[in-house]
Amino acid sequence: MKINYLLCIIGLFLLTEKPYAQKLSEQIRLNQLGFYPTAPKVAVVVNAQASLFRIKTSDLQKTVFTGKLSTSRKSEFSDKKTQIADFTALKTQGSFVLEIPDLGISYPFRIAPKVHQEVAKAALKAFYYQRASTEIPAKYAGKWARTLGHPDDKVFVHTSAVSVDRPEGTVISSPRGWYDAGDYNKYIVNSGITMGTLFSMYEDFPAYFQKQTLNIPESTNTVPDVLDEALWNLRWMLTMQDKDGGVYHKLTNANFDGMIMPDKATQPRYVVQKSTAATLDFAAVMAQAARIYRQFPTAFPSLADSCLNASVRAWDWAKQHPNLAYEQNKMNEQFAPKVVTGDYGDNNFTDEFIWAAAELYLSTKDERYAAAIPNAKQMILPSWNQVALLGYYSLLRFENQCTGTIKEQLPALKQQLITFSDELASGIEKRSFQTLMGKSASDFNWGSTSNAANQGIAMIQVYRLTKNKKYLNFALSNLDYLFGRNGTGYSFVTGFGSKTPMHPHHRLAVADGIVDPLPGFLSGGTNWGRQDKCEGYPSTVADECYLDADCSYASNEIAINWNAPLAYLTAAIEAIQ
Ligand code: 9MR
Repeated sequence: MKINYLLCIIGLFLLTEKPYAQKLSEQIRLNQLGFYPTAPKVAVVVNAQASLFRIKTSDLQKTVFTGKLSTSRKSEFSDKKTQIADFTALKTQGSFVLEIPDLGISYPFRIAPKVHQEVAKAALKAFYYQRASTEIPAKYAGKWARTLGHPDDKVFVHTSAVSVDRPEGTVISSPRGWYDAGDYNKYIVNSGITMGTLFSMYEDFPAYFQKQTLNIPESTNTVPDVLDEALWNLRWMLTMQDKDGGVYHKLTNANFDGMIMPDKATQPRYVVQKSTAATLDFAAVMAQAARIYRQFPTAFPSLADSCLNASVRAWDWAKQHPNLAYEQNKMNEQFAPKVVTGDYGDNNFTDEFIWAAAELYLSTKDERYAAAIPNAKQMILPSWNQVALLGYYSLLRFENQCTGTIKEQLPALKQQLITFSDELASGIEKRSFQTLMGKSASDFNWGSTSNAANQGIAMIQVYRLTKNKKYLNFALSNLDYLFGRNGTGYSFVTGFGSKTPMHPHHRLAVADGIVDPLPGFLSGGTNWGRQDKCEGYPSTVADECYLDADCSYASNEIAINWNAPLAYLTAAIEAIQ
């Protein structure tokens, strides 16, 4: 498809009388996948002084729409100037390009129903590719097939994690789970928000997932594939609970592996110190899992009870250890071997308590959990260390099941969520890319694409509560951001779009020797921090700091907590359309 398109452009370049008019222009930024017929359609032109644009069929034979570009506006972060091309009025289905006379044409895009259906599937299939402790056969993975690595059936209890029941030298079995990201370690905190997001997606749109198939080994059973996939990680998480109820912070090597395939990565694996954050995130996930898998008693006769039991025990442990942070440097001063992999350290557990209490309340209706949910003070966009909103989303989702003090809190909570979303969107029409993303430079931190997706989810939540379409359109603006309407011109999902990450910091993708990266992965994206100090960043501007090189773990890694909101946003938009 990409090659055909290039050939077509080269052909036209050679044949046409005015070759300049048909050359590809990377200054035109738009969703490279496309637009729904009746939804908004916006492209952004960077640093051009043009007045007209045309939408042409992708064979360039026919002009189907002519429009005027907006006056130019200055970027919030640099001297960059942008103009808006709005072609919402065009509802014709087909494959098109946007042309600006004397500048060139955009990458091709479609106007069609279901334009994000395939990427919504791929965003979930990506989790299958991240499975640890299993072979990935060609039947499900095509050219990305691989042999088993990280069996994780002999995992050492790290000296930081020994307990009465598990003294020094204890070996446990902790297989399955998903590799966290570009690295091969498995972290409970990050699994927490990832699972919570996927479960919420399922609870918000169950009918959509009844129909979706991902071609994974469990696709032939009666359970929705998304739940089969999540189970791979859930079963691993269950093994991470110590007998006293506390949960190990992570299962990890002492040092990151090199860029090698899983079967070649044979360093010893450890479970390390238990932490309050990991234990509460675990409690939340297990409580939510209990009510979801309980709906499939034939397939999973006792899973729900095991999850709920694990959740309650984790909660009780956290109440007894309400302030146990995972501080890797301190841990390394005391315990050996030193562990230098990702830390996901957090020292404020208010939000984890809220999330766990909310999920436990909904799954048990036990008032003791309701009592642990204070009136919401402020709303903070979800990220691995900010999870309160996951709990609030759940409470509002099951508004009808709430009673007592929780029920009384809901009207205010709902209003706060609406205000939060309105604030994210305020001024959007004036922003250089007209997306939710970009209100402030702080949007472009490590994993910024997940901010875009999580902002989109907040809009979907409010859309569900209010049925006001403007929130759906705000969510779409960030979907467009992810697929190309942004300061870099990249569609940030591997394999989806014309200009996509080809060199993600992803061990599986780097080491497999295959040119195409594994598909459906969301790159972390623009990050002004550039902590990797890689050479070759094309820009230091907040919304342009992105480097498609595998060296760039700060701007071009992939991670499960970024793919989950991508999966949510794309599926939600598809389900609602
Ligand atoms: O996503 C995490 C980001 O918020 C932090 O700033 C960063 C540095 O601590 O770590 C990121 O998480 C990484 C984790 O520690 C290890 N696996 C890869 C994750 C994504 O880069």
